[in-house]
Amino acid sequence: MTGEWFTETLHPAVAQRFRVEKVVYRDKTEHQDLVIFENAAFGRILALDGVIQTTTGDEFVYHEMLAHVPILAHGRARQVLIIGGGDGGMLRRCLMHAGVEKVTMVEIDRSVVDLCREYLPSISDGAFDDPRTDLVIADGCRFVKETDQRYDVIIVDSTDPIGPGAVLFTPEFYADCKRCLTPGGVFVNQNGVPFLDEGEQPRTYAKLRVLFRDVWAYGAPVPTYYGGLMTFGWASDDPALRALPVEEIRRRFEAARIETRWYTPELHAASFAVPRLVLDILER
Ligand code: AG3
Repeated sequence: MTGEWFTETLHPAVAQRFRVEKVVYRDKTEHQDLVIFENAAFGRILALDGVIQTTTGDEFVYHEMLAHVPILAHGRARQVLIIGGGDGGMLRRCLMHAGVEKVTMVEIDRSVVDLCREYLPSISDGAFDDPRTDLVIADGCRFVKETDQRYDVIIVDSTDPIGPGAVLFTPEFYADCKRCLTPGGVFVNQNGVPFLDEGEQPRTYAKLRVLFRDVWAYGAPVPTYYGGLMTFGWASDDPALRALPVEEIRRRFEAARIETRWYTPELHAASFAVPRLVLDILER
């Protein structure tokens, strides 16, 4: 496919395409069809089963917002659990927090981890070698069902609810995550683009609301997740965690001494202000 176009196959009615400068790697792993290719605008791109997962060019938007917002909102997270996230970008962001003692990352597909470490090393940037990393190659659903560990923050960095990622959007999985949280814990997940992934969000919020006192959404516009704002699900038992004054978020962020390219404390606070379209979904 070199010199050709990669056309994403996520949505039935619209598609985005990327010119392929060079195919870096292509394989059918045990779980999915994986391709890594080069594009002049976004750098190296990872697609799984025809869907763009991450790019070296814009990964920071998604990973920073899905890691730093819950960790800084929580304020004293020591144990973090990532479900999915094979490219290591989320892992790297979680490890930037000095107070985090351990990040357990449960990824179903070992090939994704190995190939991203080899061909997209800037995304994890050494995170897999950090002594605080506990990489578990396993089914995330099973892991949260069986573990007796407890986590302060759980981040579901999954594919979409099609293929191997579908189980990560079920009531059983959410209930097991809730069980694995410490009191005061925060759960966040990748929740699609409301314009195009219709139905995904109402379903997520309804399932989470049965389990948590406070369910909300926040968002970030990730260029390669076509269709506008990408939203993240937010669930905890403490509504105050998503209503922190920006001064407090700034104080925590400055104390953490983290370098970011997208995240700012002001953006953190503002990201919980969601469009009417998303409010309507939340209120359903
Ligand atoms: N996984 C989220 C991909 C979502 C794509 N969905 C979409 N465009 N609706 C990202 C993995 C990065 N660690």
